[in-house]
Amino acid sequence: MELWTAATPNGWKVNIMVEELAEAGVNLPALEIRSIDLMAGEQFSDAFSRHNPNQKIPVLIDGDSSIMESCAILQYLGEQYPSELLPTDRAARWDVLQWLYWQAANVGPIFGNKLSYTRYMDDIDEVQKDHPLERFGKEGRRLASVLNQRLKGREYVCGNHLTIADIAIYPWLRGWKWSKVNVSDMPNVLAWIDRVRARPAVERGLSYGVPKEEIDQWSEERKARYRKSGASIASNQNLKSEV
Ligand SMILES: N[C@@H](CCC(=O)N[C@@H](CS)C(=O)NCC(=O)O)C(=O)O
Repeated sequence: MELWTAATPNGWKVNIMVEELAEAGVNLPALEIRSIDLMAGEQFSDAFSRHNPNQKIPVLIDGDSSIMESCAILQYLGEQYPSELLPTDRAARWDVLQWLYWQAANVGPIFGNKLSYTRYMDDIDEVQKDHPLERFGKEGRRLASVLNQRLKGREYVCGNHLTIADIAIYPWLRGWKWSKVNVSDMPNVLAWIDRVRARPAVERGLSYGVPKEEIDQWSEERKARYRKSGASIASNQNLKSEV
């Protein structure tokens, strides 16, 4: 298998999944990680587009199959390599899947947009940012409060063990300070972030392409690089109405 990815929230989901499967004792086939330089536009290359017509990381290549969309990749790996990460019992499985899709349809897009306006959209003036910052900021906090409620009395999103729902949601929530979605008054979310972060597989997943000492606190150099890369991706000049 090959994973074409980058050190971003959507990329981390799959890295963490691979490491959690290994931790669960699953015998995965050899996985080659290919680091995609988003700033250089490698996601738009013909080779990349053949595997993912949507031209975004991550994409998993498994023999003749190419799987795009991080949450679809989590589900694919969960089905291919059964473990507690995606239960087989019907009710438990649908509990996990509904939270997985909740992430894909809500948390990713809202936190992603909030991050973009907060950190990356340098080519529009501040006044133009007011409305999207308020809209995505409020909705981001509302989503975090849904999670805070859900985690009441639960260690993980779907009960007392980690599933692909946690793996999908965690990379966006861990970056709440970076995207400036304030969750400091949401104790269940904060405790869950620490609980997930304490897992050895999560530590390994977050470290793909990032030195150990920068997993939680990026260096100023890395922040500047990501800011530049994010600004170039977020720029209206790069927005395409066709591929
Ligand atoms: N819904 C997609 C989102 C993927 C996505 O937005 N990937 C970003 C990095 S986190 C990307 O490749 N951006 C490059 C671009 O937009 O050109 C998923 O979950 O896989």
